[in-house]
Amino acid sequence: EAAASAASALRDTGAPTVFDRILSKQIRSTVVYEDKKVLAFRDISPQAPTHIILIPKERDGLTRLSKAEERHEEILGHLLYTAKVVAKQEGLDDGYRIVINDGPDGCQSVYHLHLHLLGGRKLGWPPG
Ligand code: DGP
Repeated sequence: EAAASAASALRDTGAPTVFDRILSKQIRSTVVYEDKKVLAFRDISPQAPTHIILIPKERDGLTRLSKAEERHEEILGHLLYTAKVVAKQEGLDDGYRIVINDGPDGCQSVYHLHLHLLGGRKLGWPPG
């Protein structure tokens, strides 16, 4: 059963995700920014000196970017603008990268839409 739930965590089933437990504070995280609509916290497995995850507090069907509908335009814009605010707060004055992984080919593992904010070192391009 543990294996089944671990596997479902890697598919877009619409089931609650680990980010719900972060939002409800059942799982502790290092929150760096919060407002009514968005939570930003440090990634548990950082891929750069600064690696922050930004999520909408209400998933509202946004398990992944490819599920976005017109009603999500405002939250999507707010997430991107907030990434800029957090990057400034983190002192990433030499630049940074925003990533959204979508689905299996995008290596998405948590099906609650999120932005990765990565910075603090010179990042390679193209990504793997
Ligand atoms: P993605 O592969 O794009 O679905 O990224 C999911 C990210 O979420 C991954 O970089 C690791 C992060 N993550 C997963 N579980 C936790 C957790 O419990 N706490 C924190 N802080 N980050 C987590």
